[in-house]
Amino acid sequence: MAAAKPVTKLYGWAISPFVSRALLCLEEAGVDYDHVTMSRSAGDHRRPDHLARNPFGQVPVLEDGDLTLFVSRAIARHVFRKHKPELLGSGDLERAAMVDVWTEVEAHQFQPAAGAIVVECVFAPLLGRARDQRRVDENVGKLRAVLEVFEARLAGKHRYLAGGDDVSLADLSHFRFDQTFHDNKNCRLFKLPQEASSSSSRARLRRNFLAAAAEHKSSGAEDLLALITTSTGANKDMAKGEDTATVPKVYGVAASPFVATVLVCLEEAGAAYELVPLDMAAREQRAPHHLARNPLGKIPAFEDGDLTLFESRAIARHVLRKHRPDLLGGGDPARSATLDAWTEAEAHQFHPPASHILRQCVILPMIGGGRDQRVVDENVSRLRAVLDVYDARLAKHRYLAGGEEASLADLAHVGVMLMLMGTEFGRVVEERGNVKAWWDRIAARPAVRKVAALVDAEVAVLSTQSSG
Ligand SMILES: N[C@@H](CCC(=O)N[C@@H](CS)C(=O)NCC(=O)O)C(=O)O
Repeated sequence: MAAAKPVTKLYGWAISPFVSRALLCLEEAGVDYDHVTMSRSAGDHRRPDHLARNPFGQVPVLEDGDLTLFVSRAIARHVFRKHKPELLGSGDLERAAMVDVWTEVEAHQFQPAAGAIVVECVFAPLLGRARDQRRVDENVGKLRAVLEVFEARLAGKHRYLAGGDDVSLADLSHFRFDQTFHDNKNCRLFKLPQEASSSSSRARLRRNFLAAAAEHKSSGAEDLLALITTSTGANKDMAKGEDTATVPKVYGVAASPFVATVLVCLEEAGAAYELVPLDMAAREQRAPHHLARNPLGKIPAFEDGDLTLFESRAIARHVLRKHRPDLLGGGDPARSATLDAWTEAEAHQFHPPASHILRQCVILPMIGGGRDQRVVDENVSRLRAVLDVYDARLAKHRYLAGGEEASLADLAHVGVMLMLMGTEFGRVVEERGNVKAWWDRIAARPAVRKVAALVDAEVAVLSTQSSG
């Protein structure tokens, strides 16, 4: 009898760093899978069969039995949860939190800068357009700053980003952006995933990548950056703050959507906490005592006993993992995977346009800047497209991860939604019946109402200060 075909399928073109990341995770986990190659230039990702797999029309998509999953980081989490949970720190609250923190740093600090450089230096030539040198320079600066933080983190006792001697998702998620730099003779900046991923999986992925690049008639993989040299950060002391009181502390202001989302999760959890305000006008977030909590100099930061965390989505996961695991899928792998995909949709589809709109319409007016209507219009139309996908999803499900119960996937939207609904662009939500009904349900939750009152009060004070 013929051997049964693997039921796991990964869709997408290997030249995409996101597809490569998913492939690496499947390889690392030793999964038997089929790679279904697709052609971007032929528009395979816009065809109905693919849109049924991923309504955002992107690759990669994973099919694992009955489960269809999009977004590379959600795929990575699913694959590791199922086959190599140690790479997520599963079963160890503190380790899992640190894996989440540094995975979020990859997603929100490393990848935007590295991604922009790769787009300009690899993909622009492939597509026959000149690179935008100003964009490259700007992002090389940002990348250097992120790598300084990595350098400090890795200079002391930690061999890997989440800490200690063991590799985790936090390191592996940098693939293939790091690999693209490695392929350039002038760039030796980030060695860990290279060392961490097994040589056979790397060799296989490299073959795929070069084959795909050859298909696109390019030597782009070999000749990209001549810009970046090894990062040489000082070994900064990452000591914790002095306060060792047991009530967990959130450092930041509720008017920050990132902080507000963390507060909502704490309220949902019924956990005790103290909100410790920072003087943002005096840039206290960049003061050494706050940099010791969050080396990126941002809010929120969170202290829970000996554990110091940053990155709002990692803090949210930690709080829920500790107090409300039901809001993370409650041990049901398919539900956890689906809610990861929609939490990633929040971070990478909903958040970018919504936060551009808020910056133009709320933040800039508050600090005396003018609004750029072109940026607003562009992002309103991006947001409409995203909310159309949400509307279709919510026509079938009461909540984004499916079913009758809310989850992190919904709560992750709260910080930005609270602010957005206070602007004229709340109408983009109001116009979509299913999205509106969903938001009404979320906004009615006691935890959300409590945080909303806090945000309103802070925004009122800030507005008075800025007009005074
Ligand atoms: N990805 C981070 C973003 C945090 C962030 O950008 N916070 C803003 C407040 S809304 C901040 O601290 N800005 C101050 C600064 O960058 O100096 C998270 O989710 O925590």
